[in-house]
Amino acid sequence: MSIINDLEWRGAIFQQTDAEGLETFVNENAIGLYCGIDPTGDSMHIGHLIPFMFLKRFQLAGHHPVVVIGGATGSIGDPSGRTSERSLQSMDVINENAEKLTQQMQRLFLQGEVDQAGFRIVNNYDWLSKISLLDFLRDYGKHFNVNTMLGKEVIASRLDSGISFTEFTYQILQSVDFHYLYRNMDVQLQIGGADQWGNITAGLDFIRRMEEHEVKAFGLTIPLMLKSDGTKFGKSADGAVWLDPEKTTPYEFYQFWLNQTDEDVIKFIKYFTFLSREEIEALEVEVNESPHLRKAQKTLAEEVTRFVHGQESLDEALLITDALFTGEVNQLSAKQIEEGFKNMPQFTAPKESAALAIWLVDIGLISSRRQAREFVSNGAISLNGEKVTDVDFEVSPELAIGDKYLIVRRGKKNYYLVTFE
Ligand code: 485
Repeated sequence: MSIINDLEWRGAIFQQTDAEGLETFVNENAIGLYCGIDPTGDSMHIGHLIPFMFLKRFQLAGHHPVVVIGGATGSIGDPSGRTSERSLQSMDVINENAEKLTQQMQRLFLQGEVDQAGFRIVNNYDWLSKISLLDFLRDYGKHFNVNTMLGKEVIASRLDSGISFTEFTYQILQSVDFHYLYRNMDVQLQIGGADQWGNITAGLDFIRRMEEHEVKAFGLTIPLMLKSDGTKFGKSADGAVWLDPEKTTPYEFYQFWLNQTDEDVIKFIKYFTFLSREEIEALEVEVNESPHLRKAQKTLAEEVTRFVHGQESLDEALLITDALFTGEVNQLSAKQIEEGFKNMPQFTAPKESAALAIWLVDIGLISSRRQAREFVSNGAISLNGEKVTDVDFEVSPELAIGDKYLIVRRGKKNYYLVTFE
């Protein structure tokens, strides 16, 4: 199956500037293609990941991806997909963010069976910052028709509320990038999310105006990802799902994918894994015939977590998941406990010994002694995975994992993290 057919089958194509032309071109050549990202934040989230997964698919099919980090464009701010003006960020912050995004990209694109030397990552600050104001107006501005620019959806929708000249010019900068890469880095295709259509087509028009010979250049956008229930994709209970393990731990990342519904899981597998069509179709049968096994969700979670965080972090996420499921939490390290219990109820206890039923009330975990005694004697309470039925059992700081944590479980599912301080 050709790469374009594969993308179509995955439901990944929204708009194309020349579908037939691109299909022929891609089937006959190893092409250069790019996707850009502005370093307005210090990490990608899984929404960003989508176009880059498709860039990676091209890479695995033998094409040459280029990632553009928008050190210059990020200092201006893309109005696409936004209803109000952005505030400018300092160059220091942008540079720090650019560094972090570069590292994330390297991880994604240097893994797997790919021609590592064929992958390039560039920062548009390197060429855009060199253009003087007069050159900008004379060499570039002359090729942009203000009426056409105003007609772009992004700009048209802002005319009532207002848009600064700064953001208005953004599409010119992205167009200059496309042309620069076309000329100097053998790039013929730009891809991006659906909101990038205006910028991508502006770039193609610009390339055609600048080049004398026949131009082979294309644009392709990917549909906005929606969940089947209409809620926004990519948000967990506490906000975006980040690629940075400091912002979303690999365990949380794994859990996010594991918790997808049967309605959504196959769509996500098509977007976020490199499994073959046959493998995905087999999983689809599993979802229909034995949904309770959640085979597709487990596969999705494993594949994406491995791709983004590596095998070791996946193993750790699996270990934490398993420990919480079986209750055998005593095998976890303090660090793993921190990952796994980040979102569970937290209590603190003084570094002193006390009888269990009293201790549970003192730290605020259970409200009355009568209730505490009842839970304990009924066998509903376990400490670090061991059931304790003696109400006078002495809880001491020595029980703590890593000198710090005691995990209390009530019943099958209620976990509480107690930190000794
Ligand atoms: O030459 C380019 C310079 C910058 C950009 C693209 C090409 C970045 C682009 N203008 C942009 O703003 N992208 C968004 C970002 O950086 O967060 C998002 C898009 C989304 C998807 C994602 O980047 O909103 O659709 O393309 C990768």
